[in-house]
Amino acid sequence: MKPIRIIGVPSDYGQGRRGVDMGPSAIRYAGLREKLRDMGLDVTDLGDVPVPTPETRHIDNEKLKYLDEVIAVCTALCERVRDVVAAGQIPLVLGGDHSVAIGSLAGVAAAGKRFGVIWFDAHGDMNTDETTPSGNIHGMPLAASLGLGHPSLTELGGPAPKVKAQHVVLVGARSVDADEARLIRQSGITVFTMAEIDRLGMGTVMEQAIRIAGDGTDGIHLSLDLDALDPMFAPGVGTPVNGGVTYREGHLAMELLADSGRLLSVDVVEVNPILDHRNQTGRMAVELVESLLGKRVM
Ligand code: Z70
Ligand code: MN
Ligand code: MN
Ligand code: MN
Repeated sequence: MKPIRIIGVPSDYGQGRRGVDMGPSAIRYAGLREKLRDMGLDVTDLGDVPVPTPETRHIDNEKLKYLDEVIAVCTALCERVRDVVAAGQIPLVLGGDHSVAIGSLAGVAAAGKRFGVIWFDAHGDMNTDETTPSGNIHGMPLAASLGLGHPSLTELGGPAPKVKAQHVVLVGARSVDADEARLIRQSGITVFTMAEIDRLGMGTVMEQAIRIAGDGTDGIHLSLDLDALDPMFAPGVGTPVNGGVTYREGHLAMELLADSGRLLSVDVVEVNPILDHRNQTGRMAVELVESLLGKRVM
């Protein structure tokens, strides 16, 4: 496994509710660095990207809430991710809400990589400023990375698109807005909803996802929204949605991705310690990352 570089992004500018800004703390507190070092990995925590305090800020645009702040945070993250990837290391980005993925994907692209994306999420994250029901940018990062939406997001850190639809797979979806669903269908990305996971099994879904994201690319970016997991296993998220990925399906998915040897970069996002029970979701995040980076029973 390549060296791992942890980057915290304590931002909740992409989401209305406060709490996900404490996600990096919760995941670190659950022992992330120590557990990865125990596996024999080369791990360094690079600390946090600077994030301005929300109480000093205001909303200018109801369709793109906290746009200036999201741009500032994602631009700083983009530069760090770019440097880590260019050095042949794996950036492990800790959110923060999912808007931070706009910065991580821009950073992987800025390092000159042609990459695929596996987007683990209960949601589509495929809204634009024209389709959004909430104005929350964390509902837009996949669209933005595909070149759909406001130019300040699609062109952040470099030209759009950051990734091609033919190499993008959404896994775990079960809550998608009507206009967003239309955009998803038009975009040409591959979607495995919970219904497909039930029918095919997580093993087959991930085999196909890894092929779609991995074939003809330099590697795979995993964007892991903890709300993909069933709230039974990850209650500490902003928008829990029933009927999610189970504990064992989650680990299997991470193990298959590890076995593929194609992992380039990772986001772990939407952990909200305020809504959690004794950091269960922070610990779940750490466990999944261990499986993703090669931990096995024996
Ligand atoms: C809705 C929106 C959302 C979480 C993404 C929800 C978006 N589609 N929620 N991730 N947790 O507002 O765009
Ligand atoms: Mn402003
Ligand atoms: Mn998401
Ligand atoms: Mn989500």
